[in-house]
Amino acid sequence: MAADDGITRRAVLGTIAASAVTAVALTAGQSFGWLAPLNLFAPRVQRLGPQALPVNVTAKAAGVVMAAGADDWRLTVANGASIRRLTLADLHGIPAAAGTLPIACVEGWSTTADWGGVRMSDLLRLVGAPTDASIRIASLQQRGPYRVTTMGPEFAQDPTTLVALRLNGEPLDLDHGYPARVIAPGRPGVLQTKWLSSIEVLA
Ligand SMILES: Nc1nc2c(c(=O)[nH]1)N[C@H]1C(S)=C(S)[C@@H](COP(=O)(O)O)O[C@H]1N2
Ligand SMILES: [Mo]
Repeated sequence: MAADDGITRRAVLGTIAASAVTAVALTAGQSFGWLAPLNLFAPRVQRLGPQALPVNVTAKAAGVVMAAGADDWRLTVANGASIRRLTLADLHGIPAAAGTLPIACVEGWSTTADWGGVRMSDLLRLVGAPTDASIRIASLQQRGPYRVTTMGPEFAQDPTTLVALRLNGEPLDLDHGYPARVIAPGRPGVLQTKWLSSIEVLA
């Protein structure tokens, strides 16, 4: 039995060693670019999407390709009975704002980009929202955990919080939230809602 134990122990140790080597090999692409093709299990490596920014969930995966590209898209901004349904042209008619802000995903990547669009606070002023109001922001996305978010006045009134229409000098790519998305400073990526549908003042 002793010999069996020895063999078993050696086999186990060998398996552990092999696993460790494999794990190092599979994740080393994070540090060594030439190993990147082996980097199968390393979510921290950001794969760049369109416009030099990683994509978390694509428009296709979110099921919004038709709705986001539709001619009749509107951004509804509502404060009780005061409601505006803004076309993309309407949004472009509002004085533009821009800023350089990161998207920081809990999956382990953070990328800074140049965003352009309109200030959230300007949109809220259009419907006479009080400056201490919290808001609910909804996406065109019908399912999934990130399609609705709430935002307190500290973010909603922050002049750097944007409803972004542009990314790195171009219209937003569909995968980055076209026609419009939220970009607010100091909020986790999960709250930077893409493919906006409505912004509603909470009573
Ligand atoms: N509607 C919607 N918005 C979303 C998401 C989503 O799945 N659906 N993912 C969020 C997460 S987790 C991150 S990190 C960012 C990523 O934005 P990007 O794909 O443009 O880089 O979008 C956020 N906005
Ligand atoms: Mo994320």
